[in-house]
Amino acid sequence: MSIKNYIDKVLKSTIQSTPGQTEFYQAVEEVLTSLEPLLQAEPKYNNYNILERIVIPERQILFRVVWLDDQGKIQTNIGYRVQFNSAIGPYKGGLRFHPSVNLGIIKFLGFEQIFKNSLTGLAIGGAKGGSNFDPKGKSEGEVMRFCQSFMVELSKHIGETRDIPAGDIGVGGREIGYMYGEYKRLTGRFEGVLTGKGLNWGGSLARTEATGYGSVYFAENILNKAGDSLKGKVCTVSGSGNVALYTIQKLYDMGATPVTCSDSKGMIYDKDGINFNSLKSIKEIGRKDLIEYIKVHPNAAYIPLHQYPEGTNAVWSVPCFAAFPSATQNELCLADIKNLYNNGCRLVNEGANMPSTPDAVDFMLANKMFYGPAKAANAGGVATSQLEMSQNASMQKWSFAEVDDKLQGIMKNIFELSYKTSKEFGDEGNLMLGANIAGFRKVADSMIDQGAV
Ligand code: NDP
Ligand code: 2IT
Repeated sequence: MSIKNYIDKVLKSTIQSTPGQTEFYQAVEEVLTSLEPLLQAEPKYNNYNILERIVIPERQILFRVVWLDDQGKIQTNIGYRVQFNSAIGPYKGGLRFHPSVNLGIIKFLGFEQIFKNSLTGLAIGGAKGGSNFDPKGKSEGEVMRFCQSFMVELSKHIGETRDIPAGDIGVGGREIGYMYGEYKRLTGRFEGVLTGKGLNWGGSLARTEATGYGSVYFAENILNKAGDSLKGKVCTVSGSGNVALYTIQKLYDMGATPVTCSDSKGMIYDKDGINFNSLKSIKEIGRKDLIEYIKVHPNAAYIPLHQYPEGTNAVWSVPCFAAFPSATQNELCLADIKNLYNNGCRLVNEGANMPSTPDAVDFMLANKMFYGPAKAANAGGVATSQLEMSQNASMQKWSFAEVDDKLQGIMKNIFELSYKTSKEFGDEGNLMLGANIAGFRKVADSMIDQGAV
């Protein structure tokens, strides 16, 4: 059977055996398709049935989460933990709390996490979890009771050398705190079982900033290789959560000007540059809607997202040199990338997981745009989570500069490995190809070493 047919067969059987998981198929198709040149060169992956194995999680846990709301009424949600692959280390990956969460979303994120974690060069396997719980509009007490109930079941499946969850959309320091407290109460153990912990109780300096900072370091590496840099460049950013906020901060450090940000209701365009402190105080501290920004900065424009044509994202209508999608999956489509390109954009660097649709990615590659794919570009968050685990295991605390320095080194290594691998497989500079092959190869070789498991 030709390699193309082999890939096709695995894709088809994945769709047949796991119906209705659209985002998961999207992630699998991208990875498997870009593995074609590797599989041509190395028949061993086919001989050991690696593709068939790697698309099936080692374990997926689905559980009921029951909690009492402020009216004393019983509420139910669904909890998930997908432990995808432990070939190179214990399961590691975030938890997402958002009403859109379903098994297909958690599986796409868990699948991506395998290769992202491999690219960091650290010993961490891939996992993801979460719930369709919506923290928005809930009281502190409700969020706490939900997190505690979620952890009652999750605690049976995790451990500091077994599976180490962290944050993602809707899960930040507050939720990690409530879950950690409950884990400790249930097990009596003070261990690094979650990352993204508070600085007083085992958290690492620079973990909060790490995904956004790492994303900007990655973009800078791409441009440096081409003899350019972010200095003086106008940038657009989507999202206004953890990743977007610290992307914006680091862009200023690099001498660039981030002019947009967005939330699930609308976007801000501030041509003087988004004010970092205002954004942090409105979104991270205040948990308010982004529209509040124009009260403090009346010269900025606010566009409700629904006022923009269906299926496109108003953020990408703003002219820029570099775009940093940092909100959610499939938030940058073909019409968006055409808009960006025609307005002079030459770099798309993915802070979010799978933010660009496949046809948008094809357009970027066909037009030789610089493209920092999510697995590589946003790996700084999970890499710094592993630095938190290292500090916990050795009972040490490193300085901000020490962690940031390691983060910069890791992002540079990921860039160089992805670049070198793209060249090895005949498409120099195609970082999607390079990242997918490099991330896969280490995991697949480890699976072969470990036998039929
Ligand atoms: P947050 O919850 O902190 O922020 C998410 C932001 O995206 C918010 O501004 C939110 O708007 C917006 N958003 C979420 N869902 C949608 C949607 N369906 N439509 C429009 N806007 C939306 O999450 P993070 O910043 O942590 O995560 C952002 C992205 O980065 C995700 O793709 C995540 O998987 C990825 N990522 C996160 C890492 C981390 O360490 N946190 C590491 C690597 C990747 P609103 O405020 O209205 O809810
Ligand atoms: O998508 C991701 O890499 C994360 N949400 C961070 C995972 C982690 O374990 O820090």
